[in-house]
Amino acid sequence: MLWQTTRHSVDLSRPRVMGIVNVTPDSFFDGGRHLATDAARAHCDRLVQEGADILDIGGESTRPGAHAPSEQEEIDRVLPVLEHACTLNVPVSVDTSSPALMRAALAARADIVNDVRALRRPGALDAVASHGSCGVCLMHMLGDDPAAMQQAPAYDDVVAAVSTFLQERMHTLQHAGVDVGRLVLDPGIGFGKTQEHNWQLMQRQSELIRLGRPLLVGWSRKSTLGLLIGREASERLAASIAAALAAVQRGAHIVRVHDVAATVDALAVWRRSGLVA
Ligand code: 9MG
Repeated sequence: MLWQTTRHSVDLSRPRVMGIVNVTPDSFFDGGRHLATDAARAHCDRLVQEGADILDIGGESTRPGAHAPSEQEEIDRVLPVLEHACTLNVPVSVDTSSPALMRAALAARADIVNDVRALRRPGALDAVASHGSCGVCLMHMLGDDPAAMQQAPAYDDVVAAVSTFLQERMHTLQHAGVDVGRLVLDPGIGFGKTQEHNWQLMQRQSELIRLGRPLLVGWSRKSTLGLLIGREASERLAASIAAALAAVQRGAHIVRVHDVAATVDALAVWRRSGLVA
């Protein structure tokens, strides 16, 4: 299966690793904006050296309680890093819900828009549809506010709800003229879901694969893993690798991870063992 993006057609016949570059105050900003930009650019270089197939660059923390930056602040954080990433010969994704940042990133030749709100903000669908060839990751989130999404999330059947939501968003985009070959889907692990909901989404991932589009999943260092093993985010490497492999075994095409080198190595061994297609 191929995923059409702005400059690259991504071959998904083997699992791909999307490396996370967070340009948020809790990541690189300790020494001020200039140093933060330099550090984030160096992080992009490092992830590519480690074997990342795709870079995903974002400036809004979606952790519950995190301060939401203004649109201009988000652009100022992300764009200088993204412009550098676009020189590195891998597809570059912009992780944003802001239509203004989507347009600026696409003008700078970004390949993919990764929107945790699945283009539901006014103007977002238009920013992508008017581009003509960028890839899009449509993710499920309960509601559209990360600050509120973990307040007693409830579903009759979480997998059915996520599946229906993704199908509806996919149809809306196609209706707006976005070719289906540009779309990948994402269940949004941890976005308005309890631990049990997240594990249901893993165990019944095949139902999402049946929607017919590539699946991207992000389990890396998330609290569902931490609660299972009783470890802080910085100590969740082994659990993150295991979750990535389990998701790929169940048909996921792209894993979004912090720890690129370890994930690439684990996938190489696992593929060689004959377990993965
Ligand atoms: C930005 N972001 C944080 N977690 C994510 C996930 O699981 N998937 C996608 N697509 N983006 C995410």
